[in-house]
Amino acid sequence: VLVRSRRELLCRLKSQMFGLTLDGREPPFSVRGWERLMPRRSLEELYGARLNTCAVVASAGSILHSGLGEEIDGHDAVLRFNAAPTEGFENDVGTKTTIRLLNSQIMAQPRHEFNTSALYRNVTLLAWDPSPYNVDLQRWYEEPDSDLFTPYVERRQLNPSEPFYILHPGYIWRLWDLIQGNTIEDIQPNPPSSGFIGIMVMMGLCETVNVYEYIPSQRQTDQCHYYEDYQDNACTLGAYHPLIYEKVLVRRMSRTSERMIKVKGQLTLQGLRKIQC
Ligand code: NCC
Repeated sequence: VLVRSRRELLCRLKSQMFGLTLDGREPPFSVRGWERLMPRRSLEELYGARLNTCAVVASAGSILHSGLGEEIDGHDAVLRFNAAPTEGFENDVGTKTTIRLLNSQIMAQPRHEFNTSALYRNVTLLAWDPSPYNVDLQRWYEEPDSDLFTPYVERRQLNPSEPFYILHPGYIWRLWDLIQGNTIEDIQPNPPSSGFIGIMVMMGLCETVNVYEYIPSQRQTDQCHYYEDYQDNACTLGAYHPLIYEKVLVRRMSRTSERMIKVKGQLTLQGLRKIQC
């Protein structure tokens, strides 16, 4: 069953698109009143069927000098990752941010100034934390990889109208299973990167998803992020996250030509809503 067609892959993914975010109805969250703490509308309800085109902007250094900013801003929604800024990089990455996908380090590490930085305001926030594979919510709640729960509760209480969600670890590991189930090698038992998670979430919300600089273009560089000087080629092909395998799988889900990827740095994916399985 390893070799699946593009359609089969998309249908398999579609079958995994339930329970994306915590709804507070499972213990230990239910016991602690999280049902009232969580946003009243789910992420899917928030956007409904309104999003036609969406852009996902990977944070790779290779997006520098791409001039893709205006095109990215032309989408109905733009997803960015972690602390990736737009200020100072508008020409290459655009200015619009609709959703910001955060790993729990952003919320837990003081240097990110999660509570005060403008990066995390006036956008939909979607946070996640690498739980152990056998999702035990009680254990995860007691011992998250980085403490996202304390800042989450504080922020929800201060700002109850802000659309702020936590991805369900079960969803993260279903995505990992999809990668492993379509890869011959045994991949590392670490969760997929924020990049992969964000692309999959947007495929669930949008008709068409354009992904920028996730599969590296001919601008590929060792510069890890477009917004920092730090050099490390593992950022692109992976160390902790099964990045290379995620990227191969995303490539297989799309019909984009090699030339488009290489020259422009863009890969197009069909949203899952209209796919008949
Ligand atoms: O680097 P990061 O990711 O924030 O990048 C977001 C996503 O963009 C894609 N990417 C990035 C750089 C690159 N050269 N090529 C790429 O394809 C990846 O898909 C990546 O997921 C993360 O996944 O959350 C990650 O976060 C950082 C870090 O925690 C945050 O930037 C906050 O500082 C991790 N780095 C470390 O822990 C040191 C990184 O491993 C993964």
